[in-house]
Amino acid sequence: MEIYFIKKVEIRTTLYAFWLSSCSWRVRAGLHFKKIPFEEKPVDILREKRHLTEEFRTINPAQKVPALVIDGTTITESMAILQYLEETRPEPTLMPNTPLLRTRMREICEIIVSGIQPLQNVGLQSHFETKEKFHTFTKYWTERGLQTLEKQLKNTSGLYCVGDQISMADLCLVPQLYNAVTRFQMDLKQHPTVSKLYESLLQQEVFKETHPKNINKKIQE
Ligand SMILES: N[C@@H](CCC(=O)N[C@@H](CS)C(=O)NCC(=O)O)C(=O)O
Repeated sequence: MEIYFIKKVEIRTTLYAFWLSSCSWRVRAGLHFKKIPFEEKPVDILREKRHLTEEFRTINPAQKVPALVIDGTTITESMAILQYLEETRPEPTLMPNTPLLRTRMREICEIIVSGIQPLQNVGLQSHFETKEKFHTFTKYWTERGLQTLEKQLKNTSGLYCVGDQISMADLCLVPQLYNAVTRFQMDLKQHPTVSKLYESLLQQEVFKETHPKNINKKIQE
């Protein structure tokens, strides 16, 4: 009798990310929430500008972070990555359980992902005469986004952005607010719902474990 041994090949999951990048934090939190083991490969988008190398262009043609190598393929765009994780690993879910609530979640994601993050992106800065001019521009659009979020979240939030269940909206909200508060010294107090939610979400294990400060410490170790 012939006996065949099938060699188990371990397919690694690798997140190309930058510790301070909000889009990277979205995906890092998604992987953590879904308990998917992964390693993080740092791509310095600030000083060394590793994302602009030819080597990184082969990983992400847009030359931005994040990119995720998973299941033997590479996926870019944080929201596409989160959607893939949700479809391939549905439990625990990052989606509310009715079409309307999922739509509410997507509205919040869009306000952040299309309406705030691209206007905060560090890649824009060199297109402004001074850092101050860039900050004034960014803060204006972030403030507009915060006003929209305040109205929206007043209607949708419970313990989380949509009701009492964590969703992709929370994964988008926390990193963007962290950016607003730390990079642009913005005050969230005029937006009580946003501010309260931000403070309570920061206490959640998923955000503590994936917080940029923790990631930076791990990178330095
Ligand atoms: N839509 C993309 C945006 C990616 C993005 O803008 N990443 C930023 C960091 S949060 C980046 O790599 N910026 C560097 C640059 O644009 O030069 C996504 O959601 O993944």
